Amino acid sequence: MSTVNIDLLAEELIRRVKSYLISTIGRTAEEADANEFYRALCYAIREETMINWQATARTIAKNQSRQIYYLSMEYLPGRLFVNNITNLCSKDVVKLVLQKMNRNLRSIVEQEEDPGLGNGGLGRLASCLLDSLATHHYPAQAYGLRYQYGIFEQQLWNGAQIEAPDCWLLNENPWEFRRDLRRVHVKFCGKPQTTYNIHGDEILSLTEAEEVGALPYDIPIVGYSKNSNFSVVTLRLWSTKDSPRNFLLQKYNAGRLDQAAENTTLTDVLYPSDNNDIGKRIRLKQEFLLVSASLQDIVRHHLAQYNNLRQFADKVRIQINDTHPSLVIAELVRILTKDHDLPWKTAVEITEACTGYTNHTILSEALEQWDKALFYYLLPRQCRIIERINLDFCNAIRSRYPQDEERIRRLSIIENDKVRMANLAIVGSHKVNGVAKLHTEILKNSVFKDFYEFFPDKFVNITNGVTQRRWLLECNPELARFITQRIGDKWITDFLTIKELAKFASDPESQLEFLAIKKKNKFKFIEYINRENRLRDANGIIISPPPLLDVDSIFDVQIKRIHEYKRQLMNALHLIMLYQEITQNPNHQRIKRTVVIGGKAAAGYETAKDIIRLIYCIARKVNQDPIVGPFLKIVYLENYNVTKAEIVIPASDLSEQISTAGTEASGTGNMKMAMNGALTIGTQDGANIEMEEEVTPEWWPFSFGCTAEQIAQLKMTNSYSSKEIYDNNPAIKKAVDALRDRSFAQTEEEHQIFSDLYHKLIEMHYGGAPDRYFMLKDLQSFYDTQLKVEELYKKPKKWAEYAIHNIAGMGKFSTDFSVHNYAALIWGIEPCPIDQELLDRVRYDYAAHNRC
Ligand code: 26Q
Repeated sequence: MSTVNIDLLAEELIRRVKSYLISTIGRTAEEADANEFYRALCYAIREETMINWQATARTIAKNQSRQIYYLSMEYLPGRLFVNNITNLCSKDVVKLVLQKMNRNLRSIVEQEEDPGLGNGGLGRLASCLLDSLATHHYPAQAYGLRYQYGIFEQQLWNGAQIEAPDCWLLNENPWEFRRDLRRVHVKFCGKPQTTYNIHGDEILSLTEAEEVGALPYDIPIVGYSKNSNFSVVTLRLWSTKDSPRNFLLQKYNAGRLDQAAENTTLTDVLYPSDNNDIGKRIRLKQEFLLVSASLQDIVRHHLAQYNNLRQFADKVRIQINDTHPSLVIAELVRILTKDHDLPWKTAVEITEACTGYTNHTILSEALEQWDKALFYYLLPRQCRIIERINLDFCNAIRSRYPQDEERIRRLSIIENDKVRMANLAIVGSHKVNGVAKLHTEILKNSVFKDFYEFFPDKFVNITNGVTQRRWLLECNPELARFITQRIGDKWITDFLTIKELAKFASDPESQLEFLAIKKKNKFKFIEYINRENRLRDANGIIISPPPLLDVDSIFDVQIKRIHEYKRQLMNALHLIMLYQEITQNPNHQRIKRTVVIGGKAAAGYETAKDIIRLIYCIARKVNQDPIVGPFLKIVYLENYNVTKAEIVIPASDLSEQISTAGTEASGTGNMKMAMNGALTIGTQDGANIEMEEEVTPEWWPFSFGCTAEQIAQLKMTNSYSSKEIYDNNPAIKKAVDALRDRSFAQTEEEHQIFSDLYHKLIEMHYGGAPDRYFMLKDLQSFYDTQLKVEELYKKPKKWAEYAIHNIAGMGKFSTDFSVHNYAALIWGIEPCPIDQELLDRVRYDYAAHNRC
């Protein structure tokens, strides 16, 4: 962009900012505080996005395109301000505006809360997919819940996780639009009355139901474009918290104020647990709220355009993000048979044609199931529909496998008074996908083996990705420039072209430049830690500054939710081994290492909290130790979220992806760090395997540990004994013993906690075999591989060569690639770029309005 042009654009933006400050905020540019200025700037920027938003919707309507509706209980969009100006390619203009108006970018950016509307990988994946859908002009809309309180804010008080509420909506949010006209009502409980539709199918009407209003708030998800033809996808979030209108509803609930109160607080909080089924009543109500409100909206929208449902199965696709919205199956059948008088068989066929289900988990304790009595109480009509779907399904199994009652029991949606949501989702939808090759294979051959046998064509793999726009272009501008200077900027929307970077891997100049960029990012991270990551005592009082970090040390990073299967405890045991080696061997050859560990533990997950506590206590001792301190620093990155990820990922040298093989469905942090030039130390799990394939084993040197097959074998033959390893490997024994010899415990409480961890590793794990996640099995291999890491890190240019090859191998791991696969293999949709004439028309109306 020419300087004249950019200057003109900046002047125009300044004019709009000033005008908003005066007309909607009531301040002059000089008076406005940072938040007021931030909001005015957002209002000014969003003017352009509003035009394209409307043009996008009209284009889809005009073309009568088939549309994908993505349903998810979670989203983690991250802050939107910088993301939006990045995707609009107006970062330089905005920077100039700030400079001219004497404002500081960081203080403006920090006005925005990071919407924590999800737990981790699943929510962030949903947001990356939306960025890709918008950028590639797919006809899409997303639905979720507008939690008043997102995932809790994590604080560590002397190492203990404290959960503080996340009040992200205290200030007005300039990126959301309340849509009063789109409010719908959702019914719970009540007495079902049987009647029949015109085809003689049983339908149920409800008397004495509870009813709650769901009010949508829309957030525009802006696609990337260098031109002004960008598309905008709507993220529609439902809230039950609003307004006198909801209280009006209480007249139906006279005398039942408790129920009315419960129903208006349904969207108050996100359940903060991942990979674990908690089976709480309010959670089921939340899930149905999302499903019912969204389906009403989808059907209304369809009818407004087509007047009837004859083309519904052709025009609508609904993706169910994990089982959480799988009630779609029952509710859509209900709407079609009851409200639109379709025959049962047709309704079931339409539902199946429209829906797809993505599974994100392997752990059996995470498979959602609901108590049937509770289910029937809250959702009697949907329960009856599921019973009927199940009856038809069980009959179908019986006719294919006569006399195999055991098989029917395994496949049945309802069993032992439980409603199994994965079974419902598989039976009811036309495609089921896993999120990495290995994961999909495990679904087919183990978790859902019987289903795969019954419906072999339903199962497909769609490997996860991340958006390179947020996770490279936006968060690592220097590396982005480095890439663009070498291969041009097409990688921004066509990430497969990133492979062209490989030819620069052996170029010494590129290596040095890469290392310099990494160093700058590490400086920025250190600066951030020094400013924000203060240590607190047992009462939450800030006590000491963080440890002094060395920019020349290797930055070794493990950031993700805390979970036993992700093996942060194995990482901790390795840190203990390092500590012991450095203190006890004066001739050790270790290099300087900064270990960053971050992640939240589910509030009720004690073991996960204990692991955080252990890491904190190891850090406390190591960081202050005069002998070890210079070699090893450990930082617990508090309250890990999207914003923190954007700071730490560009600074990472070594990416820890060390889950027990066969447990991590995919992982996406692995992709983000590799894209930012970190090397992966990882097991052959989830997407790591495909990353190695793409990077090629030659440039993927730190793979370690048992394969999924070996782990399965150990489990099957019951032949693993952690005690045996402990007894026979002195270095491992010494590290594990440190858990109970008070090496790191200062208090009785700490001692008790670490002894419990010892117990779970060596004696018994919740009544089962110890060391359920094979940490001691892989620990030696992990340790040896960490030595190889250090050998390579001693040769910086060689390291850089590896890192550049890793970046170049990430093409497949863009969500752009994932959405193309979803579009082709599951949804059957095509891009629908904005119609220029419609865009011009909206622009014209806008300008005409502006004049009056
Ligand atoms: C279930 C029932 C009740 C309450 C909560 C839940 C619940 C909530 C969140 C269950 C699971 C989740 C989240 C799961 C998740 O994030 N899985 C991760 O998904 C990523 C994207 O596909 C993968 O990369 C990770 O491997 C997977 O762990």
